Amino acid sequence: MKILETRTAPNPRRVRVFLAEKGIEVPFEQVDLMKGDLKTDAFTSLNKLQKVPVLVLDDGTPICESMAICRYFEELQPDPPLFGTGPRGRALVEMWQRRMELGLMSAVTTAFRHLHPAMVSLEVPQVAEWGEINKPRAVDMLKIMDEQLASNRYIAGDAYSVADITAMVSIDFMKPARIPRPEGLDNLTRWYGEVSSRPSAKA
Ligand SMILES: N[C@@H](CCC(=O)N[C@@H](CS)C(=O)NCC(=O)O)C(=O)O
Repeated sequence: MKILETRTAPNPRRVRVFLAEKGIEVPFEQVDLMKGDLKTDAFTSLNKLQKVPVLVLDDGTPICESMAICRYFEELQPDPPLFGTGPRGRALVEMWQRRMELGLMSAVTTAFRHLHPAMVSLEVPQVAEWGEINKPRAVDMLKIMDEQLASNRYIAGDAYSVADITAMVSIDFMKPARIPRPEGLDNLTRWYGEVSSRPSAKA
């Protein structure tokens, strides 16, 4: 088993943080998305979408999509549960994980890909206006998170979950995406300090 990743990219980081929380060690192999490594026939045979991360099982099966990879390890090792517990808990984690991925991470990465000069060869065509439209969308989601965190320790409730992982990784990626964090979101700041100081955040 191994995971193909580009270390600097946010989606592979979600998987690394998840595995660190579980205490699971998997060998990582670096492929450089900036150097065309994802466009090769060998990589494309693993993931037709030419994206990282890809988990390759011992029987050769490629598993793509960060959340699919995380769910695989959740099934293998349920403790600590990071996709919630019980019908209510699992539904809430799913709800917030999707909001963090579709509402926050997508806005941040779209801004990065459509505005950052380094992305000009990967994001064709680069549409600066679309990048700018996504910046306030990310900020709007931070405000919703701040409200949620006023009465919840973590994004989906009392327990740390994969929703916190997607949210933290997305917020860290706001720096290269050049989206300033708004002032005054005290609940978000409290939560960010807490999740960022977990050892897994260094993964
Ligand atoms: N939905 C996928 C997204 C994967 C993705 O977008 N990966 C980026 C790195 S964070 C990538 O491989 N980009 C390469 C490219 O666009 O050429 C997931 O959750 O894993």
